[in-house]
Amino acid sequence: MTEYANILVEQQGRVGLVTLNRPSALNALNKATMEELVAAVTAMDSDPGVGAVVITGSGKAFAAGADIKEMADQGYMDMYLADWFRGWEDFARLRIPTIAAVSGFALGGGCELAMMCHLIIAGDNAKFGQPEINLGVLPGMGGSQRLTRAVGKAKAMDMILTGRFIDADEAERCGLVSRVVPAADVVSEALAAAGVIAGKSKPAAMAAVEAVNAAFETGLAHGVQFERRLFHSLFATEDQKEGMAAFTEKRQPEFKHR
Ligand code: CO8
Repeated sequence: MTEYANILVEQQGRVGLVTLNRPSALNALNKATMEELVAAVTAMDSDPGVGAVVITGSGKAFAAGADIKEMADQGYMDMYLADWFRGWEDFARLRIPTIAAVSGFALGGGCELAMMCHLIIAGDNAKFGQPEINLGVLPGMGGSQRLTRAVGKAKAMDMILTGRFIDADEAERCGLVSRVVPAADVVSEALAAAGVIAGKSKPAAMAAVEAVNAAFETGLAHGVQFERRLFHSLFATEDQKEGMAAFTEKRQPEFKHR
């Protein structure tokens, strides 16, 4: 397995586990960390032996944002010409189901990374926020768009304009996270959920990811049509035949592309 400087990568059965590993900087997402994370999860996306991925932090944070110290002295041209942080678009396009297991701070780019994952499981110590306003900027990794779609205008404006952090319960109430669990259990709960997902047909799970994501990007009629096309296309898979045969024969399915 490839060795990385800023992340730890493991595989447990069919589940990939990526741990952000810059705890002394609260896992601030510098360019090197982004590149390593995108490379590691992209490899899992196309690995038939991996069916879902958990991304987690370490120490006090999931991630406390983009690396402020790395960005501080950049000028507009530096940012523009390097297309600073374009790599996150590659992350957001991944189809393998990704779960953010959030313990502690998920701020700025850390909250945005969690939102790029397909679901978020939060420890009861989690704190979410978009505090970029305090730095004289605004969210830059999709936060103004994904947070607003996830929690609605009222809560998004509140978080983005005041920089206020919300706790795990508030995050669950407003629909930002899927589940809240005791902090000590967050990775094990996420691994268990990922294990369940990795036991399904991978092409069906990938299609489901594409369909749900389309709900954020298209109108209803187009989204429903897109879903129907994906539904039709799965009838070309062996897993659809197996899944439906198993139901009829009252047994568990043995998916080929698990
Ligand atoms: N970047 C760099 N270093 C950081 C970051 C960060 N985002 N967050 C924390 N650190 C470092 C601290 O500087 C400190 O380092 P050192 O020990 O060398 O001084 C170490 O991590 C520990 O942090 P603290 O001592 O501050 O820990 P506290 O427990 O006192 O406070 C907080 C924790 C409240 C989380 C505090 O660290 C904090 O406010 N961090 C910054 C949060 C923030 O503003 N995040 C948004 C960053 S901007 C962003 O994410 C924009 C994304 C879009 C970019 C797109 C570009 C195109």
